[in-house]
Amino acid sequence: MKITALAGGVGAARFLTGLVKLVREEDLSVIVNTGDDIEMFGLHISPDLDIVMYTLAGLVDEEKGWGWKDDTFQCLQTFKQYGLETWFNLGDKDLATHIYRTQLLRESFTLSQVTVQLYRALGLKLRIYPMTNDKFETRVKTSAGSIHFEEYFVKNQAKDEVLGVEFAGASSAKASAGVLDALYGADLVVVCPSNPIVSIGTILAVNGVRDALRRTNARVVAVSPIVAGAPIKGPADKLLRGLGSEVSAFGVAKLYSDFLDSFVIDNADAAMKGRIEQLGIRVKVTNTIMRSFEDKVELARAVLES
Ligand code: FO1
Repeated sequence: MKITALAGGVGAARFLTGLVKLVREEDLSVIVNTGDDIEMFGLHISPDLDIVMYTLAGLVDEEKGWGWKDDTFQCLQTFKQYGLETWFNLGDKDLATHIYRTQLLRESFTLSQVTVQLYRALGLKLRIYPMTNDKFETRVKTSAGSIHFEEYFVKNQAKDEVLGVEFAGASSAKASAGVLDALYGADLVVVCPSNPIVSIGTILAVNGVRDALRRTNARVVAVSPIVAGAPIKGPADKLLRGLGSEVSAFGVAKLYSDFLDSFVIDNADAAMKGRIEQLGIRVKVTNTIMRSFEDKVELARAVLES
């Protein structure tokens, strides 16, 4: 069975470690958000691509969910000594990824080609696609102006009031090679439990992706990233509220209702099942909180069976 997943960062990556236990890696393609990508110290950093790659390669810092495990921060300390901004914690091993990626991009490889070089070197057999190779930057509108998502989320610790979200470059951003084929050619498309606005919403904003999800013969299943009115991790509630969406599994189902066949929601939201089914979406109620590895596998199994 060919499976294509849409993924952002930590929640999606954790879910995918469960999914790869149930399917052949060779049958899995993952389309990853690049709206968080950021230039720092002259380097091109792709947070979500790295989170998915490190997590599936067993290299991620499990507790944080990002960055390389057992990493050191000597380089960052020295940057600080030089008076540079060091609010984004880049470890020494992590920096090797950004240096190598930036070197290949300078040699005119596309981000897609760079990504293949990286994850093949780390031994992964699945396919990982950046959603686009074009400029696409998620910016959060605050009372102090529009800032990069990472500045909102990490530097300002999601304290700014969200007046809006904009995807700079979305109007001309083309799906990277293989992305649309991976959506049309799949038997199952899984929308992972990621931020519906700035991790999945960004992928949906890339030209041709939303149409592909509406038209594909694949079954399209999503896992709700909101449980009992709150995200497990990250600022999804602040962003949903800022954009006037209901902060609930129903609110997310509504955002996805033009392409979703079924929706996996947590036991805590069982009472919402009927309301979501009225959107024409099948609903499966199960445990979606991934505390243990078994939870990740069981959630993946629920998605395959939904
Ligand atoms: N998240 C943080 O909250 N603080 C950080 O210092 C931080 C550094 C970082 C470095 C590399 C990387 O790949 C991710 C990093 N993240 C950090 C996570 C990132 O901000 C978000 O998780 C994603 O952008 C959203 O999925």
